[in-house]
Amino acid sequence: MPGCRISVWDPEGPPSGADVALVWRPPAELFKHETGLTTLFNLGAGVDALLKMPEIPPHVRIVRLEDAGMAVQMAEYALYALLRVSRDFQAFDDAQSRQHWDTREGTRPADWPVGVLGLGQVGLRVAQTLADFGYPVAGWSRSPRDIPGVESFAGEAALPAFLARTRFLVNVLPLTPDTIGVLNRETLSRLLPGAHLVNVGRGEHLVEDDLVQMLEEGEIAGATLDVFHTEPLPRDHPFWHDARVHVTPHIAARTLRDESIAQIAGKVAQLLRGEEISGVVERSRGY
Ligand code: NDP
Ligand code: OXD
Repeated sequence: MPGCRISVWDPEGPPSGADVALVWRPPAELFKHETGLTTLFNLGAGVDALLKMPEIPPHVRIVRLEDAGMAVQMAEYALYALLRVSRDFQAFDDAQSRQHWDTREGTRPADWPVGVLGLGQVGLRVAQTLADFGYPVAGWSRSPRDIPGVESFAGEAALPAFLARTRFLVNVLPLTPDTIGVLNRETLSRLLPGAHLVNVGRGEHLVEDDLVQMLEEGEIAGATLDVFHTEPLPRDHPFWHDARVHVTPHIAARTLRDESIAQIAGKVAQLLRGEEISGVVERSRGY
């Protein structure tokens, strides 16, 4: 990036005078030291942690990563979870441990209607990938979407109907005041029997105690969870100890260094030319 001076922030040193910062969960002191900032590039897609920081002045533009190689990783994650449950791979692993030749009858994609909550940069790729494998796929977003092979449900009023046709639910929503706690007993109990939940959005989307109870009662068949209220997931959390729950440590889609740097460098160049950039967060809607 010729023409740009790049430095690593030193909380002990004098202010750098930077107008652009690249951050992930920055400390509040950054904004007291670096008062010349006009743009923050978040090194991830979700900006919920930044939007909780009153120290970030309202004039500072917050820009999030748009896909940058994360969408395909999320599609892989969702597909892996879906195949694992819909093709009974867990049962075959168990059968192998007993040297049992288990020729159980399989299910068909039609038995596993998929619902994707959030059809943005990441959710769209997830929905399209699962649809390509022949699963009936619907998506839920704020505004209606026209995506070949994916049924669109939009707005709060459409949520019950979306849930009622879904057996495999993938949450890829951003965490906002409107979406916090969206995965709860009331919403999850609307899913088709034998439902499986995948949460790759944020831990606070899920009312964890509701899921624990619904698993116990057999109201939900299983879950694949990548994000949690408390991360790392505490050692005594029931999710660690339930064979129906698959836990991964917030790795569903990692920030890829080269792709992210290329995207951010391109946007800095656009800003220097006085152009508009995409991916600017609308603070009032929370994403
Ligand atoms: P986008 O902003 O591109 O998409 C957000 C989607 O959610 C849009 O379709 C939007 O609807 C929809 N949405 C937002 N609010 C509502 C609402 N109240 N009701 C219905 N739909 C709503 O985000 P990304 O796809 O880039 O990322 C989504 C989230 O995925 C991130 O915020 C982050 O939390 C999570 N994530 C997790 C990762 C992991 O490793 N676990 C990695 C990357 C992301 P509309 O289209 O109408 O605007
Ligand atoms: C993200 C994440 O938001 O990794 O990018 O969770």
